Order: sequence, then structure tokens, then C-alpha cells
Amino acid sequence: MIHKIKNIEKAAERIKKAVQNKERIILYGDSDLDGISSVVILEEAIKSSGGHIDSAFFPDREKDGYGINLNGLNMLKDKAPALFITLDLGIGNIEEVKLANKMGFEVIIVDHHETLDGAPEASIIVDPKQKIDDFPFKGMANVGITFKLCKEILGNNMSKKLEDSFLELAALGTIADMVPQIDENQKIIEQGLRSLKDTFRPGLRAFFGIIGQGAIFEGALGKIISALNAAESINFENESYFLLTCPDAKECMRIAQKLIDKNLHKQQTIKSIVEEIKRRVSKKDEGESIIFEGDPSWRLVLAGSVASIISQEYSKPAFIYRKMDKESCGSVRSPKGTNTVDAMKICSDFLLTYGGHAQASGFRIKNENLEEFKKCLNDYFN
Ligand SMILES: [Mn+2]
Repeated sequence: MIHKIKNIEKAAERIKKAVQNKERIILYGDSDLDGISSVVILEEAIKSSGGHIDSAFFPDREKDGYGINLNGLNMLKDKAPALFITLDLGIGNIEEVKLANKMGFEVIIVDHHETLDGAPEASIIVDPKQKIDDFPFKGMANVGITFKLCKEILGNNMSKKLEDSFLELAALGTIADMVPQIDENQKIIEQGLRSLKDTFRPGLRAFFGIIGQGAIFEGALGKIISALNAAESINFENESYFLLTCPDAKECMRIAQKLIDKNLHKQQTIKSIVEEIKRRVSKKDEGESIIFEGDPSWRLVLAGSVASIISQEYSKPAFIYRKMDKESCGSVRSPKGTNTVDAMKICSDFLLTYGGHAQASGFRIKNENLEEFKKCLNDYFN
């Protein structure tokens, strides 16, 4: 028997029913390319099945934090009752889902992050990392899971053209999320990239118009992904989402160029933060099993990239955070074979929230607990 991802058929049926009954549908996605491309393809699948979405919402990780958050729920609460579908986030939002239920939303979670202790009280949860899910491949990006969901929704009504167009975004999101390029991911990437060269999507064509295609394709791909990942979510609107759903070629060129420029600036800032951390580390003794550094001036949206470089350079788990007035918020990257979510489970008494993947995760903490948290982590990784 071929196992499907648990609840994926159930979620598709529920979404189809919502389309039929003209229920209000809200998509709430993570602000990285995996989350954005998930929202875009699910929105287009819903459109293609004769429905529409009321809104696509993307939290600002800097301001609102990762996941479903209070600001977002408060902005959306007048839209209840509605079907509230989360993409690439939600599995860690036990309290927020409770609140969403109370507001009158029905929540469907589509996520691929590690489950924590206890699951949110959502009406349907699609996440292959749930213990009760026996779908064999656990390494899909969220957009790969969403692609499967779109296929369930549309069935035979998914045209080849639409499927190719979804696969292009699924490939980009899968590469961007740095999940292993094996198994189903490999198939998605192969098919998606094949189609990407002749994409119909104006937002992607715009990049080829600016940076060219042909022989430099490999290099172009990295540029496109970093540019799309350099977008910001302001007032819960995301520039890359706008670009990928914009039908106007001229407008697409303008936004694509803006994102390319933004990415250049971002890369320079990342470099200077990395240099600062190296300076700090060189002054410390070698005994620590992790790198744990924060600063009020470091933007949270850059913490993941910085942590990734630092973790590779020192072959140690890197916890990089922005220190704000009372709380700090950070990103974590760690070498193969380590599990930072497990580590934070052990140290969770010191944390407000945490979650993610074994080697790529995040946390939020009260500043008064920073030292204890660091000590707990050092003990764990020793
Ligand atoms: Mn993801």
C-alpha cells in the first residue's frame, strides 16, 4: 500500500467544501521562499477549482516573530468565521491556535517542522513529522507537501501547464529550504527546473530578463532564490508573494530589480556581522561547545544566514540572536548529526518559544534567561 501524508486527503476535502460553500479562506504563510511559494500554489489551486482566497498573510519575523502571532490574529479577527490555513508554520503555535479557535476560525495546519511536546488544537494537521504519520519520506519542504495537497484538491482537473507552473515554485522553495535533494525532493527539483526555463510566470520571467538565462543558468538560479528570499513582510504583505502573483511584466521587472538590489545589501550586512562574531569568538577560550552570540543591532531576518556561516566555519551549533529591550529572538544552525530542537526541548524552561528542524531552528527568550540557556546548551552539547 502506498502511504499518503496523514490528513492530506482530509485537508483537500475540507478546502474543496469551503470553495463549494463560498466560505472565507485565509492563507497564513511563513515569509521565506518555502512559505511564500506554498501560499502561491495553494491560492492558485483554489482559484483553479473555482474559489478564491480572502487574504494571504505573512508575518514579519523581525517585528511579529516566527509563526502565528497575536498581531496577525488581531488584524484578522473580524474575518472570522473563516478557514484559516497555515503554511510552513503553525505546528508550534499551541496557544495561538487556541486563540484563533476562540475567535471563530477553523485552523488547518500544513507544516513540515518538528512537532513539539503537544500539538495545537487545529481541525486538521498535515505534517509528515507527526509521530502518527507513517508517510516514509520525512524530508520534504513545505512547498512539496503543499504541491501534493494541490494535486489532491484538483485531481484530474490539474492541467499539465498548471502542474509545471506549481513544480517550478516547488523546486525553488525546496532548494531554498535546503532540505536533502533526494527521493521526492529530487523529482520535484528536476521537473521544476526543466519547466522553469520556459516559465509563464511573469515574476520569474522578470529575473531572466534582468540576469539572463542560458549558460549561466546554474548561477542565475542561486541569484533568483536569494533575491526572492531577500523580500520583507511589511504589514503582513510580502514583496516576493506580490512579485510571484503579479501579472504585469513591467511591474515585475521593477520589483525583481528591487529584490536583487536588496539581496546585495543583505549579503554585505551578513558579512560584517560574521566578521564581528569571529572577532568576539577569537577573544574567548576554546572550551565552549556552541557559538552563542547576540546584539541589539543585528536584524533577526539575517540571523539564520549568519548562523549558517558561523556553524560551518567552527563546526559547532551556532545560536545567533537579536537582543531587544526585554526579550531576544534568534536563529540556530548546526552541523550534521546534531539536533538543536532536542537540545532546546531539554532547555525549554528558559525559553518563551522555540521550534524548527534538527539543524535549522529558532527561539525566543527573556533576556534574564540568556545566560542560563547558554549554559544549559553548553552542557547538552558537551
Ligand atoms: Mn520550510
